Amino acid sequence: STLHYVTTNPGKVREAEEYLGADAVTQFDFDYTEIQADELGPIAAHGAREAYREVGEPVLVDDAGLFVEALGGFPGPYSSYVEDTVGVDRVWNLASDEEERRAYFRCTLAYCDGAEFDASPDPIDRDDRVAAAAAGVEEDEPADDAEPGTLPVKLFEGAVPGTMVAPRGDGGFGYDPIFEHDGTTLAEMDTERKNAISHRGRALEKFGEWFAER
Ligand code: ITT
Ligand code: NA
Repeated sequence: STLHYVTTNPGKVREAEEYLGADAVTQFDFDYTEIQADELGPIAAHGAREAYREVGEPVLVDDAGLFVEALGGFPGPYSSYVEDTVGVDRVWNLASDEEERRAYFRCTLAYCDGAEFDASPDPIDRDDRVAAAAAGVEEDEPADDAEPGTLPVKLFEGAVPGTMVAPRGDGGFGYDPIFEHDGTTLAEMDTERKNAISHRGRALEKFGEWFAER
């Protein structure tokens, strides 16, 4: 059976299909309730439960954000709202006022298929831990979200460090044109190259390894 990739964003689906295979993934265009939280994990876990209740088949929710260090992690969990309201160019304008322009993208994938999981979390990748710590978001590998009385959700996380730059490139989506990694903006990369280094690619890699054994 196919995996329902829960998102309204076709750019995310392209990347997931490139990584997991086009036959493995189907977009489930569902606007789950984004609870107010300052971390991505609880938002994604809540969304995965809601989406699973809706379809009754395996779902993967993808919650991502851009965290600019000098701006205290802004726009972070509010990245979608900020893109829709002020837009990417004005986020760059804010960052350009700062001398320190380091930033991180983070992606949390939340999987739910109604079943219980082995509760032992995979150890977090060292680079991701460093990225998370530098982003000011002190975090171990997110604990599997399994509150009593709720559906179990398995979380996977990826992060990529970079630098805020004036917009370049027309690939990718969202904040890709203003985020540079190793001299190239994510919008200047094709999907395969972005996946090889990106927050989403790292999270998909962890998910893919776990899912293959399941
Ligand atoms: P869904 O919630 O329906 O998945 P969304 O685009 O709102 O779609 P997010 O809330 O996860 O998804 O996205 C937060 C914001 O970050 C949003 O403005 C995205 O465009 C942006 N974003 C997410 N992943 C990104 C990436 O890989 N590159 C650039 N921007 C990204
Ligand atoms: Na969203």
